[in-house]
Amino acid sequence: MTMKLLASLTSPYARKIRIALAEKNIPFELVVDSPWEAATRVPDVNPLGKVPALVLDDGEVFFDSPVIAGYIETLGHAPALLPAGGIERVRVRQSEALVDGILDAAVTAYLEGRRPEAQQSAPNLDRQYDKIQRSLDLLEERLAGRNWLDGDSMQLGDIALGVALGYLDLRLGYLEWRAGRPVLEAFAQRMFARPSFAATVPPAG
Ligand SMILES: N[C@@H](CCC(=O)N[C@@H](CS)C(=O)NCC(=O)O)C(=O)O
Repeated sequence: MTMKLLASLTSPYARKIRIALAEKNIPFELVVDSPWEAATRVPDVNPLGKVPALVLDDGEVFFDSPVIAGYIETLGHAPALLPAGGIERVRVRQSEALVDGILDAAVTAYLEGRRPEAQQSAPNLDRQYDKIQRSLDLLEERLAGRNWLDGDSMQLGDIALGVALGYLDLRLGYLEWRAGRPVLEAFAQRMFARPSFAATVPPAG
């Protein structure tokens, strides 16, 4: 038996985990389940009704994606995507939280934009766009002259950032995040070329 990852193919949080598992060559069964569909089984394992959720052989369940990423690290497969401890681990977690926050804002804006036009809140959309733009500006600065966000090898924050930039392309292309951000653009190009990213490109729609 292998552990099961409940995921939708478009969820960026789930993609982060699929990529981490692929980079480490850890076998798992992908159970595709969209929590927005009536027949979803996600609430059976995660009362929050969100993906990703990881179900171990013995039935123990882990969510959300930062917790799953922490669990995966305990399996001891190289390459390490989180430092073993100390302030270095906190810093990678901080990068992941910043990027996950970009995703939270992007998902919120995407869902807001799908409501009937009369019900959409322009101030809420602007608030989410501001979060995304400020965070991307900070990351553009932080990555300048470096290959990776933290330390000198790829870690969880880098995977999260590659996934988030891909999600912006998928859902909020009109924000044109590449404009004025050559460092992030080059970073994305490098990340998108990795087999783990190429194998998990979300379907359009
Ligand atoms: N913080 C969570 C976010 C997970 C999340 O929001 N997933 C979305 C899919 S992109 C979801 O399942 N949404 C269903 C819902 O909110 O009911 C994580 O990192 O796993």
